[in-house]
Amino acid sequence: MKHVLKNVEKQFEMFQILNEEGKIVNKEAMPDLSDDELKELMRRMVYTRILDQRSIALNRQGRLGFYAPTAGQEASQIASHFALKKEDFLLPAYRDVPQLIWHGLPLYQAFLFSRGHFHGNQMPEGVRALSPQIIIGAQYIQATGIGFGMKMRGKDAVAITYTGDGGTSQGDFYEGINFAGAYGANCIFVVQNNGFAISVPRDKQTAAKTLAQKAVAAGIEGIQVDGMDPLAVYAVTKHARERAVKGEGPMLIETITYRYGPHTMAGDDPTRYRTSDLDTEWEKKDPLVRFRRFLEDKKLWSEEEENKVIEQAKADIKEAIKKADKYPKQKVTDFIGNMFEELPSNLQEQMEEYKAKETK
Ligand SMILES: Cc1ncc(C[n+]2csc(CCOP(=O)(O)OP(=O)(O)O)c2C)c(N)n1
Ligand SMILES: [Mg+2]
Repeated sequence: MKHVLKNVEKQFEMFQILNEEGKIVNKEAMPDLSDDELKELMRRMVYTRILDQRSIALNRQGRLGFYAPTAGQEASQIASHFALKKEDFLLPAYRDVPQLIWHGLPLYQAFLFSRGHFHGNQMPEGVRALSPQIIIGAQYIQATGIGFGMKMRGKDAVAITYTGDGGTSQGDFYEGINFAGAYGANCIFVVQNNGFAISVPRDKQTAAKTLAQKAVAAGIEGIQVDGMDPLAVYAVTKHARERAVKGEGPMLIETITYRYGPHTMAGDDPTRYRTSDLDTEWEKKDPLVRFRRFLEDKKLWSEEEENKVIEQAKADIKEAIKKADKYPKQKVTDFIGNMFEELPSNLQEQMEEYKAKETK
């Protein structure tokens, strides 16, 4: 009897281009990005870090509702999104609001989403995305459907979806990647492995050595990538996109990353399940620090440049929160009205009742 598991696991070594010191360690894999594009990638990551800091502060002031911190995951989120096109369809999880914003969701709508306002879920015309999924793994099945539709129509586009390490233990995850494999759907499945599903550490979630190897059983390509390395994440996602649109099938990308903050702002205390030593260890791998070093070595980045981005982000956020504050409050009739195109009779009664109350 042959035991093959070890041989499978050996094939999933972490792919890296830029090391922690900001030096290129894998020259052949260096993506073809212009100086302007490299700067734009940095700009987006810095902007996203500020957005995270401000969102946490706004949440503490009671001005935002649901919020899942993103600091630490910028390379996984922003560099993967940077490899996409506008025609690609984005299916984010609750922590993936930054990708949605860079895909075209206005900031004030992201804030309304956080407050549970329905307008936060209404994608503007031309923004191909669903709103963030709260049900763990559900977006994997939806992405498969969309990616399959793209394949059938011969579209030059992909469906990309994100989940966490915990998400890969969910039935929907396996169903999604299996079906996508069977039908060669135009899909990119990203697993952001930040080491924890709320408080449950990665090694208690599954016996699998890597999450990328879960692709093998579905018969699709899988790769594990340094999720703190923007160049590696970009290169891998770009490759996955090119393969998918050529009809070569879906790919599963596991990004090894970390979230510095709590799981969400709803009372999670990470000090109860994480040591500060672990936090320090990961801060040394920070995607912004290493990319800044890389760009500074190339004379492409400076403190002045960074401050400009920070000021811009702060100004945009200030304006967006004002706009969200001014947006008409959500009413019960909005809920009822948004549910069906034609209201069933029992809801018609309720609609009348609430209309009368709301006009008082
Ligand atoms: C189907 C389902 N089960 C449980 C939950 C509760 N829940 C919310 S987040 C979470 C952990 C998810 O961890 P992971 O997939 O690693 O994502 P991360 O939050 O680390 O980005 C759980 C169990 C849920 N939202 N949906
Ligand atoms: Mg996780």
